[in-house]
Amino acid sequence: MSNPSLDDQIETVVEKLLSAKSVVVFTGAGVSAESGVPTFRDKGGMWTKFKPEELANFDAFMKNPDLVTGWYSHRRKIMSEVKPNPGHYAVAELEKVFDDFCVITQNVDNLHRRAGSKKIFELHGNIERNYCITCKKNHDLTGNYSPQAIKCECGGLVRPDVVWFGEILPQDQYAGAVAAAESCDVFFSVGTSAVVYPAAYMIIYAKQAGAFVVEVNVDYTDLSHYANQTLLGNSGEILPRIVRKIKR
Ligand code: BJW
Ligand code: ZN
Repeated sequence: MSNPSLDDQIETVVEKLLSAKSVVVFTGAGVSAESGVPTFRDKGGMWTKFKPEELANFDAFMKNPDLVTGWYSHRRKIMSEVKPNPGHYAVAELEKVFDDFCVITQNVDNLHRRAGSKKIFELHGNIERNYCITCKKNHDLTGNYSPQAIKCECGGLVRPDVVWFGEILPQDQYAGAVAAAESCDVFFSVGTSAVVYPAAYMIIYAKQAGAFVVEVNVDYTDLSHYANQTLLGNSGEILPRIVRKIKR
């Protein structure tokens, strides 16, 4: 028997959705790629020059605050200039269809919220929030894309409110995300390489709790074997196709 076509695979997912009560969409950088936000680990990604651990950790920030701040300023500028893409809008549409629905995102770019999603767990923080590491005061850096370290009035360094390697995830966001992953009927994993933990556990927890797991990615990932269905392609094309079918 020949392999099912993408259309057939989408039909299988749509059938699962039509009998689902609770749906979770877990996302990574790939969902924002079609908006023009570089991913972390794809070719041409932002970390082809630097390894993740060289920039996204507290020691690197203390050792070279200009480098790390410059990198975040550059990314904040990109993120302020881009727009949500059809993948983000399709996720927001799904929320209107299901009473029990949430987004769990590893992204810090705010694009799900800007597309209209309401129930969002942000596992790795949000790049739009920044605070002083000494006095904890929040700093609004809108329009400030300084290539150099930014200092608070108290003299402390200002850092993005994101989760770096070795740091604990925001506990309320993590707990809410785990509960949702463990109680949903259909779980989508979209545009993530699924190599960063504990975020990637969401896929495993959902599967172990009995969810139908759908992966949407341009390529297979380390956790593809947990997926009941892997839909290969751009999330900005596949997610709207699914939404169109469930709303027909
Ligand atoms: C498309 C597409 C299109 C492209 N359509 N698809 C086991 C358990 C627990 C922890 C660990 C563990 N093993 C190791 C750890 C430690 C570590 C870790 O995970 N390391 C691994 C890398 C080995 N984890 C941590 O340190 C975490 N904290 C922690 O564990 O705390 C407890 C602790 C404390 C103290 C001591 C010890 C433990 C924290 C992790 C924080 C990660 N932070 C970052 C940066 C956030 C801020 C920022 O944005 O700068 O989060 S790293 C980076 O990776 C970012 C992302 O959210 C995350 C995931 O990346 P993502 O989204 O998957 O992107 P890519 O680029 O990898 O993939 C893109 C995908 O899209 C690809 O698959 C493409 O194919 C696809 N794609 N275009 C669809 N159009
Ligand atoms: Zn301060």
